[in-house]
Amino acid sequence: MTRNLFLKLCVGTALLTTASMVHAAEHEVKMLNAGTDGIMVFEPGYLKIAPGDTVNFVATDTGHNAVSEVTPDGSKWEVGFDGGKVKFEQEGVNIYYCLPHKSMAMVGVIQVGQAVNKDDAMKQADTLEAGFAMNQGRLKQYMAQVK
Ligand SMILES: [Cu+2]
Repeated sequence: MTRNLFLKLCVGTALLTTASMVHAAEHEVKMLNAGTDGIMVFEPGYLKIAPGDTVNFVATDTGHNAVSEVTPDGSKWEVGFDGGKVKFEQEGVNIYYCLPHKSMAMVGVIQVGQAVNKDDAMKQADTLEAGFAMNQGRLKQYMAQVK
């Protein structure tokens, strides 16, 4: 291999690496009647993504939506019963629920980058947890994965 070709390959690799780093990813959360964490559940219930990534909420089973309860900057987001995509720009912890099944702990956690609002999110998770009639401990388990 000539030195010139070697350099060209190095530059090419570096460009590809940079391109994949800035390329935002899309993740999938299924809205389910039953999953590995029990009934009336988002899957995965805890998800860590990078700022700028998108989450596609898929209405795998009908009758579920997704509504934000906790967001890093206090903004609100919502996905309807047909599912939909949400793009997350703000770093921090999002806690969300399914409106018809909130009391059954149909909740999920999306951590975007660093958990800048972790203390506040933990407090609000405890408040939510106290209101669950079923699936107690599910949200606690998700929040335990927030680092
Ligand atoms: Cu639901």
